[in-house]
Amino acid sequence: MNDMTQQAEFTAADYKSDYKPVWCPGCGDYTVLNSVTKALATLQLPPHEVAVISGIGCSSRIPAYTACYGFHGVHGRALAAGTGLKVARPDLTVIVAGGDGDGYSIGGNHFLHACRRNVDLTYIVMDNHVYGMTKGQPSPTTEPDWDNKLSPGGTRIRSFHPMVIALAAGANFIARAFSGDPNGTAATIAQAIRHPGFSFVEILSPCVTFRPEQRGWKEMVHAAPVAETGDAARAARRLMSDDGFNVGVLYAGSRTPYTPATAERVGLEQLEAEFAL
Ligand SMILES: Cc1ncc(C[n+]2csc(CCOP(=O)(O)OP(=O)(O)O)c2C)c(N)n1
Ligand code: SF4
Repeated sequence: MNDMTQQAEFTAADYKSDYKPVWCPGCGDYTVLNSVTKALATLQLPPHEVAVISGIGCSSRIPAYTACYGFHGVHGRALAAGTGLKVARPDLTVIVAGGDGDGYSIGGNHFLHACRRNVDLTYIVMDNHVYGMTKGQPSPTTEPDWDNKLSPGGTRIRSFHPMVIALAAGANFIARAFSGDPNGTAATIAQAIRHPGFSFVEILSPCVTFRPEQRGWKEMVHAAPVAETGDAARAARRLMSDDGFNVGVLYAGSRTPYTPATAERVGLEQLEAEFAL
């Protein structure tokens, strides 16, 4: 039997756990979960060789819904945990996932430095421009004029632009996807996982409960007008005219990923001996 006739070993279902997601009906995160599992099946990565790491938020529940190794950590610290894991276990495929509150507010500093460090992992942000889990507070990506009970008249604060920040800080792969396009999102996630270094995928994922108007995103998203580039200056120019709704790969760079200087691992016994009082 040649390779073409062999059946794929893993299907998307093999990456799903038995836990039923508790997201609200219609939440974009359901299709992001499907896209992640589809991407893993495309890459035929054994589930026990993948780790999904998150912080706190509705979106950050995602590790529990996969059959991979998982870590549901503390709010805003997912990238710290994921970076440490990848440096200690370079053999694992590490996917860090969460929301815009988790990643750009409390975790904003970690986001900057994860881009700069360029450790070989994939960071997926399910961006709904709101804190869903804590009932609808504005996040860094919330539009300044979003009028709601918690911020009447809007925050009037300029929105954070994750892709601009990622490019400036040194991320090696930058893309935007839309949860309403599960196949396109899966293909982008698979490309991000394959790409060496720190890969960032910003996924527009509606919160239908606190931002019901985001159901209209499906009419607003469109393919990016220009092809992906490995030239950071070109990518920066493209971002100048970004309307926030074009999807596709913006930048695929060629920076060498970070690896620890010493290949040899220090064992626990040696560490304990060094720190003994
Ligand atoms: C240290 C800390 N501060 C605040 C919180 C409360 N908190 C939990 S989730 C969350 C925001 C969630 O928003 P986001 O990350 O955008 O995820 P979503 O729920 O929208 O998917 C906040 C502020 C917390 N759990 N821990
Ligand atoms: S509150 Fe919003 S983000 Fe959270 S599960 Fe419901 S729809 Fe999704």
